[in-house]
Amino acid sequence: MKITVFAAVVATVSIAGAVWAHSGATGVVKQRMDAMMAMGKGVKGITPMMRGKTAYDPERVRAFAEMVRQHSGEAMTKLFPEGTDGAPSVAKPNIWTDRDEFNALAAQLESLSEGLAIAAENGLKQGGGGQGATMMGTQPAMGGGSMMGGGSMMGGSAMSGSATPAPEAFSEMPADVAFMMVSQTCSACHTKFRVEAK
Ligand code: HEC
Ligand SMILES: [Cu+2]
Repeated sequence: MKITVFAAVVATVSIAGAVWAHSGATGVVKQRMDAMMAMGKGVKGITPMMRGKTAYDPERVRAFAEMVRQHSGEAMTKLFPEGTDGAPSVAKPNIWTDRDEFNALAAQLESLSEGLAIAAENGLKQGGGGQGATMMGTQPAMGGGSMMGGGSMMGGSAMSGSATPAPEAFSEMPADVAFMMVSQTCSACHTKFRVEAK
């Protein structure tokens, strides 16, 4: 059991390290970190609701979606001017060599956030049965249970490279499915364009 405790301490220290690195940022690097942090907080904040652990509130989903929308697309890409990698930033230099792909992921996040706002009124899959288990259920179509692995932001990138559904598709889509697509777009970009947090 001592090993478990030790591992937990190490994990805590590395999170603290990331926060410290953030506090050293200035200018456009600080601006994009602040925007990313706001989205990260947003994801954490509504994840329990998306898993059916707290009461579903479409208004909160729409507020989250709108916040993400404001930080995505061009609002995001303009905060990554050339030559702004290097400490304290953990942005990878391939942002500027694979710029089209980076921009496409930022644009995809924007469309998905708009889709999530539409999907908000649909509630959770299977009527929000209240158990996280509902999401593990019988529909592997959206990439299976990757989101349930904890830390959806750090997870795999099952959706990487996939196309964004048309706006009409979201009017039929459960909100948690749309939310999962949003968070997997975060992961897809981080996997490719952000130095792995150790
Ligand atoms: C188009 C690419 C892209 C998308 C999409 C994206 N991110 Fe990021 N994110 C980055 C990059 C690059 C960094 C590293 C920025 C730096 O250190 O300069 C980052 C950093 C972060 C950080 C750490 C910020 C800090 O202070 O160090 C968080 C948290 C984060 N992103 C959350 C999110 C969330 C949540 C989403 C989705 C809602 C998301 N990101 C979508 C590229 C992206
Ligand atoms: Cu930071």
